[in-house]
Amino acid sequence: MNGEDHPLSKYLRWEIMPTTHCPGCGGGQVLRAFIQALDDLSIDPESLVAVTGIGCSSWITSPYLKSDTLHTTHGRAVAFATGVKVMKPESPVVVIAGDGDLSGIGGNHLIHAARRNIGLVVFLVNNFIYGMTGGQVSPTTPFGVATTTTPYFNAEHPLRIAELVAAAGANYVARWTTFHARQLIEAMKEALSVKGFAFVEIISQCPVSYGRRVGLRDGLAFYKHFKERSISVEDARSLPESELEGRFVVGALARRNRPEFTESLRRLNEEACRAG
Ligand SMILES: Cc1ncc(C[n+]2csc(CCOP(=O)(O)OP(=O)(O)O)c2C)c(N)n1
Ligand code: SF4
Ligand SMILES: [Mg+2]
Repeated sequence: MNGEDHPLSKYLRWEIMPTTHCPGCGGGQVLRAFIQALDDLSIDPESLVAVTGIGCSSWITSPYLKSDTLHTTHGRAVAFATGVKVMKPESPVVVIAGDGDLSGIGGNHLIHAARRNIGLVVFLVNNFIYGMTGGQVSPTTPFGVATTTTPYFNAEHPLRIAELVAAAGANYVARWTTFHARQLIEAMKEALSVKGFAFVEIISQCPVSYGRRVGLRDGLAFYKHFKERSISVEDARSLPESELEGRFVVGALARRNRPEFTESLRRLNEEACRAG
């Protein structure tokens, strides 16, 4: 079967395939899960705006997804997406970017977008490293790992970014790995259906810039690692924090129903106009 004959090909720009991701990268899998979620929900890609930052993970939708795609600057994807959502509140606005983009340089944009509970869908692809620029330490790099910028070992502790976004007030927060292919699609669908800020941390593999540092040389080695080290949110509750070190706590971390920001803005505007 040619790529063009695939039932999901209508979502992709086949004329520029294949993507630029390395063999074994999780980027293609995230794209596959995303277009499956769009198809399951009958979301017309023409109605969607996909916003990215700069990094390998930002090449997942831009330019391959057949929607409006906005490839912005490193760390500023959520800020650009906020502007789009305020002007086009009826359109799904989806951000897909890396751990460096969203939890490093763009960390404050992420926290405050979650606090405002603006109706963005954010998929953070956590490969534990600055992949595109050759493997510098990121805020999610595990303690002890040697990277290009921590040649002896990483002396910092990793940020638990999904827990941070949940604490900031997002209406929906989940974490899954690329090993959990079906659960990831379901989480993406729930995120796309939620009113308010929806966030999924996707633990993903970068065999090239990260895997070589930790002895995980290909996609299969990563899947085994993700499978062995994952624990459900429910099971994790009964364990002390020390036993969760190096584990991937997967499942839904927050489900809330707080008012969505652009709706509150509209109401504010109407009240201000009435007050004259
Ligand atoms: C303001 C700014 N700082 C630094 C860079 C260089 N830069 C480009 S991508 C990147 C890191 C990407 O890491 P991540 O967001 O985790 O994405 P990945 O490549 O791992 O998917 C950096 C530091 C830049 N383009 N702009
Ligand atoms: S460097 Fe890593 S994240 Fe970037 S495309 Fe290659 S495998 Fe994927
Ligand atoms: Mg990264």
